[in-house]
Amino acid sequence: MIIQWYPGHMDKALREMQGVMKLVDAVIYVLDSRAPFSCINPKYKEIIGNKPAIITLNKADLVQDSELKKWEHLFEKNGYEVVSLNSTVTNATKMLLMKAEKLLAEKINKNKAKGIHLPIRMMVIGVPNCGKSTLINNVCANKKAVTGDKAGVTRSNQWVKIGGDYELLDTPGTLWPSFKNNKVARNLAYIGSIKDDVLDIEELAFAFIDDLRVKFFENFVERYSLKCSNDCETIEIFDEICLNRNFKIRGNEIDYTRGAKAIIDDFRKGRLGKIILDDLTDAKDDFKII
Ligand SMILES: Nc1nc2c(ncn2[C@@H]2O[C@H](COP(=O)(O)OP(=O)(O)O)[C@@H](O)[C@H]2O)c(=O)[nH]1
Ligand SMILES: [Mg+2]
Repeated sequence: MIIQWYPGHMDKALREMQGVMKLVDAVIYVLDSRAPFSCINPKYKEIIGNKPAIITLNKADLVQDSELKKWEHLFEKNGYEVVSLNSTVTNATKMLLMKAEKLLAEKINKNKAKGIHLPIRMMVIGVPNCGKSTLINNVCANKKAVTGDKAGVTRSNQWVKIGGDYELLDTPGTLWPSFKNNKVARNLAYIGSIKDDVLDIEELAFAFIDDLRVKFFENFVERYSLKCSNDCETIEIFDEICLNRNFKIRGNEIDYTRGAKAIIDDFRKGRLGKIILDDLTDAKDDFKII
């Protein structure tokens, strides 16, 4: 399946982000831990320019620690500051803020010497649904950023002031004009970064089973008590999942739409287990991401 989604408002949002970049001290570059490579937006390179940035692997609770560590190492090896976190847990952003203060220590100390206290201003960027607004709310106790479990909830830039110490800029999720390949596009769709309305959910679920059965067949067996072996055709696996759930229409026909929704929802909610969609080897060819 071919997936493409780059609506005009994203292009506008990227331009606006570029416009306000001069106002910020640093960038919090959020990646979904389930797809750390697929979430890398080639457009951000020019937008971030020379600003200090922290790669933030969010939704760490949805993947295996040992696997995520490998990604952290890869980013570190390539010279990036990295933090992984679960933004839904109180105080999860503490490490991130400490890292930011360390990164900006020179500037902060200079201001201090002059007797001025300025808030640290950071822009939070990332693909739709990676958890930018949730992360900001984690920093600020009274939940000022609007969040939601789908792409396109944050519509425009929004400054969130946190005491006198931080000002964080929430930005709309942004993608780029053409995906590197279809695997990247599919991964973005699986994690909910592409609006579901532009996707054929049955095709998506079929592709999902087809992609994941290679490394994660056991996750399907466990979740759906599959009798199919890994020699079965993908459609047989899809059928069995639907039939196990008794998803039928008009007597005995399989209700693939319902089945597809259930499968994708299971993955998104972590019920299929802890899964990183990207392979480390995907990343090796373009690792200058900023
Ligand atoms: N499990 C988990 N869910 C998260 C985390 N961060 C955000 N979410 C969920 O992901 C969805 C999208 O979050 P949101 O902050 O609106 O994403 P945004 O589009 O990047 O601003 C919401 O349902 C959040 O509750 C996390 O660290 N772990
Ligand atoms: Mg948002």
